[in-house]
Amino acid sequence: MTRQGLRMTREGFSYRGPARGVHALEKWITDEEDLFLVTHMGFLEINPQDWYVDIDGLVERPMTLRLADLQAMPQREYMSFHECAGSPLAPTEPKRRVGNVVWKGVPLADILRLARIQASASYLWTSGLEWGEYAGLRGEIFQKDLPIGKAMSEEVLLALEINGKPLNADRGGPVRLVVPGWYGTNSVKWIGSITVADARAPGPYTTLFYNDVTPTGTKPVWEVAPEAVIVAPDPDVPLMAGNACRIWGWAWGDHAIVAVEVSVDGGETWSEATVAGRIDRSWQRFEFFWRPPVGEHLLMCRCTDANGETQPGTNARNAIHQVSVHVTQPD
Ligand SMILES: Nc1nc2c(c(=O)[nH]1)N[C@H]1C(S)=C(S)[C@@H](COP(=O)(O)O)O[C@H]1N2
Ligand SMILES: [Mo]
Repeated sequence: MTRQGLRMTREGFSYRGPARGVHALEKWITDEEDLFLVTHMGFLEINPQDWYVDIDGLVERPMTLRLADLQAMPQREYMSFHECAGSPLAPTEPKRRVGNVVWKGVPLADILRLARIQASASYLWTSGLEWGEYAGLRGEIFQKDLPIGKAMSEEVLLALEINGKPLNADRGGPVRLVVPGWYGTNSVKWIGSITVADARAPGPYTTLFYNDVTPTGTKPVWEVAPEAVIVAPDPDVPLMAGNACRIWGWAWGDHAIVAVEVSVDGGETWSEATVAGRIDRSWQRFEFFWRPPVGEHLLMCRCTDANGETQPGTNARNAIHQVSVHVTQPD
């Protein structure tokens, strides 16, 4: 069946984000205009009346759900950081495209319980409805996958809203998948089908792209590794020597962050910052007070999660963030 009511509004890869980068992220909940926006093949616009998602594959009861069906089901809200893994063509380059938002939608687990997954199933394939070209590949769909265990966890939603407002077209509306705790690439926008299967999805977005090469083999880009950014001070704002300076920012990861350290000397020495707790999978605020001496200083932050995992210095998407600041003598 060909789908009605679909229109590509822009073609090709696109990234949009705040001009000041992470220094714009001053609010606990990121306003949509400060939240990065990413697409590989372009932006799709879907007539909400025409939208539906097929649930098929290894299920007892294949089904098709329309927008009104989801709207009639119980919904939940979930607060989560939302982070892009960066370019799949440069997977070790930190991009720090991140925000913290509140999603609202129908738990995917509720839908899967209705469809009744067969015992032989192990993965869910989730596909977007857009088409186009990315990295020289044409005619491929944006298809991702997740193990059944994650798909059944309470935080995974077919989302209809972000921060209390319906998802707009560029955000993946009327309905997108959100996989809190996992990199943004897994949160399929403009979702059109969910196929239950007994193997990983075969397309380029789960094979060629979004697999990290590790010493023990390739690892899907799923769980978000611990990461922290300094929001303030902003490198463009000169600091005065002797004034107390609050170094603060956000730390996040699939697992809760239990410690953040700050360095004011380019990583030679580290001091413990205070770290707030988290709600659902929100990011967590840290802060550290410093009396800066005159000169150039390289500030850094690094965090550790509940599993004891910390951040690499370089050469990783979650490499330690640094900000260089200029401190002058007050006159
Ligand atoms: N259908 C579809 N979903 C997609 C993508 C895409 O290209 N097509 N890009 C993914 C990537 S890489 C990211 S980081 C997030 C971005 O979501 P956002 O634009 O709401 O920030 O969407 C993901 N979902
Ligand atoms: Mo991304």
